Amino acid sequence: MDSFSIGYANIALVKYWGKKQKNPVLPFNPNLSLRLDKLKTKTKIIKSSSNDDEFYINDEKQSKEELSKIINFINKFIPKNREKIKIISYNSLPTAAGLSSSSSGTMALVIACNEYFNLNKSKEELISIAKEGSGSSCRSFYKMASWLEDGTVKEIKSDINLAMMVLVVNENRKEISSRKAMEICVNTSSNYNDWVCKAKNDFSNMLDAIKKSDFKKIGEIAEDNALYMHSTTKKANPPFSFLTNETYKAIDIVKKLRKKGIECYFTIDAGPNVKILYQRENQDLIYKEVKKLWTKKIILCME
Ligand code: 2P0
Repeated sequence: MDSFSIGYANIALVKYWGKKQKNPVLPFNPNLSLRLDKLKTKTKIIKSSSNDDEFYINDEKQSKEELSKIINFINKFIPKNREKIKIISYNSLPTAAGLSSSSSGTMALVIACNEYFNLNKSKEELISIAKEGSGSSCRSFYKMASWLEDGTVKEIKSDINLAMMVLVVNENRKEISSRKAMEICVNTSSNYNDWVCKAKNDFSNMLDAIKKSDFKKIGEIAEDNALYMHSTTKKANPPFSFLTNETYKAIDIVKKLRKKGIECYFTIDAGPNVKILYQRENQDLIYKEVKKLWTKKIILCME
């Protein structure tokens, strides 16, 4: 099979922040996301021409460490006696900058393995496998998805046409991975238990707001949830933060737009970049207004 498999990024409106169990992975709190159809990874697997497995992202050979991370993951579900492979991936988004490249990358990789090794797995089986590579990737298989504490992944149907754009603060790889960061927070943050309670509450309120297509409520819950997630990093021991001065400037832009009566909200993941959440029909207006205030890169995330 010579064609590429596609995986999509997703951004949580109620965040996954901590593992209740590692194998299989279960989240401490239910979480919910929106898929970003323009931010994707395409991956194909071919026979390696060397004596080793190889891994390339955007034509760049990845380090031994990156290679062994993904080989250890795929070895759990691909045939034991196999020939060496070359994994070729292209990201349409910056890698490991808190833009969900691990969710799009893992989804694409799992589907590519299914194709190359003729595994014939169902979508549900692929979702279960993907979770073990990157928890949040299980949500990328649906436009809107929830991932519950018991491991279930559900599609969420909605009449509201949500969209996002990213105000890029920094495209570089983050210094601390989401995985490491959430582990530190679970183990040391003084408000971690409060986070779990709050996130459970946010999740049920978010489902209700989505059902009612209440955009104001959706946005308010998303902002509040993201800020609380980031407060757990500040209450960790030792404290740390993904947010920079530029992040706060981007947040101010969103608040300014709202003051002007333009409905939009922000969310932030394990990195400094700010995603603006809005209704798709307002994209042109929001883009025009944001461009006046944000001179750095802006990424539109929907087709
Ligand atoms: C989320 N994040 O809900 C949260 C918010 C980052 C901030 O899920 O350890 O790469 O592989 O399960 O899925 C990113 O973490 O972590 C993430 P692992 P993953 O989108």
